[in-house]
Amino acid sequence: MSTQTVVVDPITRIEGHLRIEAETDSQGVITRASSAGTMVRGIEIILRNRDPRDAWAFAQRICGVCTLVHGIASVRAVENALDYPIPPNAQLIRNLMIGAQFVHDHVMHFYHLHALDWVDVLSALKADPKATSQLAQSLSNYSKSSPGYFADVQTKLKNFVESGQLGIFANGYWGHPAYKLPPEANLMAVAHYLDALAWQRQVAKLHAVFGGKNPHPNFLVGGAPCAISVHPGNEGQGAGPHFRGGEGATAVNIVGLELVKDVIGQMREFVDQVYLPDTLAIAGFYKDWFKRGEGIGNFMTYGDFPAKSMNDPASFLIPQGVIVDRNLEQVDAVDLNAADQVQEFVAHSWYDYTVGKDRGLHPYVGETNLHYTGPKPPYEHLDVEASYSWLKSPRWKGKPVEVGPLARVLVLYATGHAQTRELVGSTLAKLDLPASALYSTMGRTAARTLESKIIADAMPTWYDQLMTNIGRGDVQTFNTAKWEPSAWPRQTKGVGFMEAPRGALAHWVVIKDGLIDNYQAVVPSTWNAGPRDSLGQEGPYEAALRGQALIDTKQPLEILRTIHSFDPCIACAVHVMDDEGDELIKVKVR
Ligand code: NFE
Ligand code: MG
Repeated sequence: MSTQTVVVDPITRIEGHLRIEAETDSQGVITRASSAGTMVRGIEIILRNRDPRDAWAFAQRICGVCTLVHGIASVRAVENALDYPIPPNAQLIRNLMIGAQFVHDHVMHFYHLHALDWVDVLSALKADPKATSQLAQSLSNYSKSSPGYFADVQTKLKNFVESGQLGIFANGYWGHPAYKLPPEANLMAVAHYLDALAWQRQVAKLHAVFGGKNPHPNFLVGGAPCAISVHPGNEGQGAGPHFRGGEGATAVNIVGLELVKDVIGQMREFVDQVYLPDTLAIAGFYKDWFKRGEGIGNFMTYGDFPAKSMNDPASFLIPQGVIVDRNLEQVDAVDLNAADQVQEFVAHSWYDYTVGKDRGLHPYVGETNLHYTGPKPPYEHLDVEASYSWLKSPRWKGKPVEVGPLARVLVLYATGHAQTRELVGSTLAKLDLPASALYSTMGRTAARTLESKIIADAMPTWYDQLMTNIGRGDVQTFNTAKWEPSAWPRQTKGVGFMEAPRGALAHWVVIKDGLIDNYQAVVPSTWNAGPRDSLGQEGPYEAALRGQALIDTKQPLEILRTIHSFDPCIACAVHVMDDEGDELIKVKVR
């Protein structure tokens, strides 16, 4: 092999437009990788001079995947700016909605976006359905694991292949030597891929009960946008079976609340009986991927799921903190208001700053101007010495940090969360791996599964607390105290933060005379996918790829495995889409 630049553009099975350029040496080892967001952004410009109470509805359109998180971050930012407390029921409803988003998003990612990096769909045709059933039954009590079920899935797949229409399974690197699962494990995973499609339709209903719809449920500064009715409802009235409110057709009544309970049960069942066992089974065949693809080694969480209020981080299920250089003995504090902690850099982005291209800006004084005059796309190759991405490079105290499931599991572990310690310990023991295995491509993927269980298991507690409040006659979901701008200070600012499925997310808002003066969102995929900064420090994707060997530079499956383990969302990371077409994966080798 000679030295090459391997270009994967666009990376598929993600949200948004991401281009990876990997420079390889004569052995096929990546010596430098560059991560580029190829869409332009602009939501922050659209938000200027608008009513801050409306911001969530615009901000939510940043993304169609994590469809709820920008709504939550936005209402929290405005509530923080106005010092506007929300009722306990609204806090619980938000926890339930965020929890459902996490588990929905993670299952979809595992089966529909990431699994085909590990699962060879065509090999599933060679599986024995009876042996597949035995394998599945050895892993869990999932009710669908009969030989007939797997035979039906195999027939369906055969029909796809024989008709020449692989559809959703087209264009994989099938037969690549890096695929290691036996045919039966491949068939089981394909079956669960299809099951997960049906399951996620159920989970989406939780958002519809509390937020009216999914995707993009409704939110409200000061609480939750749903009244609760303690009356059983007028049969036959209202918008549908879950919304037969006694006082109002849209109030959430016992029918909706029972549905929520049922959905939580289905979520936990799927995590325990399908997602968790599948992750362990697949990971067992790819132990070498517990050694590669870590990258930065710094991890950050903002924390989420408050027991009481966002002002009380000690009550969060997921704590807030930073781990530097894998040192789990120390978790540093994060201050989102401090001018020198969170900053965004544009040294290698297609933006200019009024303070110059090498200085970082805190989001309160952040700038979004698209007037960069240097070379921009369209391009044949990226000018990676100059600017090469529409993403900025966020840094914490000047350091690149990884955000997301692995960061959360590590911070939970470091702060002594008992269930996390138990789950991490038992997972490593089952796979016979050392603790260092967490810092890897497969460690990131396994962390996503483990946190799904932690969050799904917490949901019944929030549900029970909500039902207890309602039983006591507390049905308040909205606080009217500061709704009117006349109750606001003339000038104020605030930050709304949360954990989104892909990692730490915050929106910063500056309010003047009742309108938005500045708005900046710094999102998880920007932390992970951003380009090098003014010091030349790589972003997490770039660092995770460097040093990896590609078996076949024409089929860079290894790049997909590591990049997908972060679950990229470039729509979030750049905030607005351009009008590029839907070209499938294109691999260029020069
Ligand atoms: Ni568009 Fe998002 C999540 C946010 S992104 S998916 O999770 O914020 O990185
Ligand atoms: Mg931003």
